Amino acid sequence: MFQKIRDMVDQGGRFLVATHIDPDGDALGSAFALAFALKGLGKEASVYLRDTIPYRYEFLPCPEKVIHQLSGEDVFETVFVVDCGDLPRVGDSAELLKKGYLINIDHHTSNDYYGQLNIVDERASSTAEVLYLILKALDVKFSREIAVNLYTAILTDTGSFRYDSTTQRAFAICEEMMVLGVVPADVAKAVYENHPKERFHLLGLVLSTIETYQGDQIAIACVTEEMFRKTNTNREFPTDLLKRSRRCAALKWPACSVKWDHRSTR
Ligand SMILES: [Mn+2]
Repeated sequence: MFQKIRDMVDQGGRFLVATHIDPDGDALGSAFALAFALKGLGKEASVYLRDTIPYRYEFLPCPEKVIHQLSGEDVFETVFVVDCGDLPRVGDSAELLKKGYLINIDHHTSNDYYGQLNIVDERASSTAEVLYLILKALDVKFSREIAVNLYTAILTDTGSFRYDSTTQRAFAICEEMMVLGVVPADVAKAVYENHPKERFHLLGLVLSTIETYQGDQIAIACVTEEMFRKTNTNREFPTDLLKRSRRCAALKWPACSVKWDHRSTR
């Protein structure tokens, strides 16, 4: 399977790396690491990211070419899609991506194998862990840029190594990334301790709406557009509100839902 990727990378010159909307650390870290790796192999690589980079990930080394909107004239022979369980989750340009040879790299159990080539490892802690093995197979020289991106992706997708998904290999890769120059305290500070005050105002409003059900096994909190307006925030802010609620010992069910304006739940 890695041989096929090798062939595609050897033969191709121009690549696109895409990831999902509302990007998290694994989505961004994996996409950026792959783009840097392709560039290191002498290839041209752009990243397609529909959304802006959330403030907590602005410290990530970012490839030169990040495109937020694709046009019909953009032609990419080979398109890598990372950390994305289904293609529509990349956003509006899903149809355009299909023009290229799609390589799907992921770890979600829900992945629907939309690529021509699918490298999906459900046991991996993160897409970054799967990608690490691919980059090794491609003989990529791991730069500091790649290391910071992979480390951050694994750190965030394992909930700082707290989730069941945390693997031995996740630790091994992170150790290797540290040898390459990653400073864990710096990454943790940037990701987890760098919030603007608006985030706390939003948090106050959201936490005040928590209600629990089924003997406190399920908790639901609400986020509304009005809360965003009131606190001068947006969708990028509440993603870790879910994780905060997870800390409540009474909750046996880890899924604490946040309702988005009654339209979608995540
Ligand atoms: Mn992931």
